Amino acid sequence: MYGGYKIIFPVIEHGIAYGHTGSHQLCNASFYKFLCEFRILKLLAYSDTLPCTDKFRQVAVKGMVGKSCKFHILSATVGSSRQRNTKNLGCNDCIVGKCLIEVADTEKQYGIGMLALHLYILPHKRRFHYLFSHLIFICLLCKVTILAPYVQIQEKNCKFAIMKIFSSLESTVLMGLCVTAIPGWAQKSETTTAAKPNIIYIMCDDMGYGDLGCYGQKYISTPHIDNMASEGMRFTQAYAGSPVSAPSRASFMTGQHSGHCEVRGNKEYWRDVPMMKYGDNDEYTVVGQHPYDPGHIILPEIMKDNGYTTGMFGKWAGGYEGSVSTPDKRGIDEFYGYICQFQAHLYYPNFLNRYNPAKGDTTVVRVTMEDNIPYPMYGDDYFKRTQYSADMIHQEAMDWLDRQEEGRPFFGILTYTLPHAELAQPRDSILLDYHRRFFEDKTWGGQEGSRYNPSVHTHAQFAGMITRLDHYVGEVLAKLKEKGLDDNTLVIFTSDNGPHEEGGADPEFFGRDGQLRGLKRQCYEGGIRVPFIARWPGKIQAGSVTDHQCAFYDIMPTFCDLIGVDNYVGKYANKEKSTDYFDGISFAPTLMGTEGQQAHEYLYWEFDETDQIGLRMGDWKMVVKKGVPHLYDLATDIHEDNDVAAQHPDIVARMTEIIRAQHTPNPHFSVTIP
Ligand SMILES: [Ca+2]
Repeated sequence: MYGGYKIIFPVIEHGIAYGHTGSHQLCNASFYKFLCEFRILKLLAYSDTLPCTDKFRQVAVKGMVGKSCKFHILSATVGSSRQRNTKNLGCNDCIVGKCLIEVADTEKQYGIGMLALHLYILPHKRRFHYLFSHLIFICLLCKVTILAPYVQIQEKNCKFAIMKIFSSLESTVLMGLCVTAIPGWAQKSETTTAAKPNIIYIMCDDMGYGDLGCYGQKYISTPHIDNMASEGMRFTQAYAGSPVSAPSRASFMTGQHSGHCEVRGNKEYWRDVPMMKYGDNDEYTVVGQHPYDPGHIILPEIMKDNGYTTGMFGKWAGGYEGSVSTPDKRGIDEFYGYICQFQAHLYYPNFLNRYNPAKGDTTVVRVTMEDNIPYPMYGDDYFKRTQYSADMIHQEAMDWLDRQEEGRPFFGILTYTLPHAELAQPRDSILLDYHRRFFEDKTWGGQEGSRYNPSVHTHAQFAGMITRLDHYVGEVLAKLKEKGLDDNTLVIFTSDNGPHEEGGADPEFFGRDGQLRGLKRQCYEGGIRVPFIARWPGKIQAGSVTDHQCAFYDIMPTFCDLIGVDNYVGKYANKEKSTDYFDGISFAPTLMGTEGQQAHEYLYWEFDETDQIGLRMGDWKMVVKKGVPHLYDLATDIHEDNDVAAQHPDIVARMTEIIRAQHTPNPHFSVTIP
């Protein structure tokens, strides 16, 4: 969607029968200018005559991908040499009829597309077609979708064959006239584009509230993130969506709290599936977690609908391989990392997942780690593996970032798996430095069933993993500066839940249960309150600190605010549901330092595995454990040591009432309601 208009622009290559040379015209600079100026969302090229389209493809692919539009080549016949060729050039392909389904973002577009297709498949009479295509073009300008300025049809040997357009002076003039006749369109498009910021959302894994220097950590060096805080805003009361990974990410993605969300826990789908081999290693044929509800929109889909290029690098955990919810099906243009969070326990895995249409992927695929699989997944020889996933994921993220350019906004979701267990990393200067610092250290024996290898120098490993992550963040920020995108990019850094004690990690040593009570899996503050830093030079006041209370489900409305989407609930709620919940409140006013910041009356969390519910209402904090409420006053008792439920029955009653109203039943995840 650009400036209120959704544009589908099928560029259908001309056929030999017409003898056109439109492919050359399509390569020229004015055509690119047109694509850029009017923010063409998707360019569809139909290829039937390969030789005369080669130049077009080469120039178009090079010039357009990642810039002004998404590029699809449509092939009329599946499995043909044409298809292989289009794949080599890094394009999606599919049969024409199907393509309209795949590229249309809404049923309405699909309907309009199919209408056009049928019209063009009618017996070929040029005037007739011109008339129809002009009419459709003008009609669609008045709605939300624009199809090609005009299209010719050639009934060749393929019943889907539709032919192109835009290859004569006549059509160019017509297009010009149509555009000129609607000046508001062009104007609106330009201003909207200029106002849209890029967003990089970095969410690491199992980092506690006190694990960064800027949040008081004494033992671990995090100079880049600390500097990011000094250049931006640091939140002291920001909360994750849940005390564990999958549901916390779900809250960020869906804009829902865990009483409404489909994914409320770590439900695994790799158990009881057939096994396969990677080298001599046994591995699951299907991996991943419970899928997001396909009937509820998620954040990357919203961003994409607003013209953003979307990339995600790291952990997905929002649906198992082949499910209804994988990155390719949920608004992510490019993905590299772990579909399954259990797989992420191995930092030297058998495979990673990838969705990269430029490399020919039509869905999420597995990329075998060929240098890892000759060695076992557990024991001494495991450490002969060399493909370290965290570094590889970061490299892919950096490559993606490097390909982004001014002119088309981008949304990057960097879900690094550091510093989650296992505790493992290359024996490089980062680790060796901590070996010296923690000369007296601990060892840990390993846990094969959980895929946590034994670890020596556990303090050094853990601290090194955070410092490594800090380097990644530093590189991301440096890249934005290098590309001149710094001033128009909001970068957020946070963690998905509180600190872990797995794989040999020692929360006590680093003071991880110091200020706040509880670790990962607990609805006490330690399990859910997370570091949260936002940096946007010139927009967010440098060195600011806020005590605004917010949670991951506030991120969707915040980003909608920042990119200019009004009434996101009205626009994106699924009308077929009796209630499609959206629980967030935008904290854009806090970020921008403007008036009108709304406060939550309460924040809500529930988690089935430990049977806990958390509710924060002002300074009151209730933790319900197996149906029994405990009440704390955070103003005087931030460590939640003194249960004052008995002294405040009225508060307990009020908060219990809210919990009962906010919890909706979910067949996959249950908690005991007080
Ligand atoms: Ca986590």
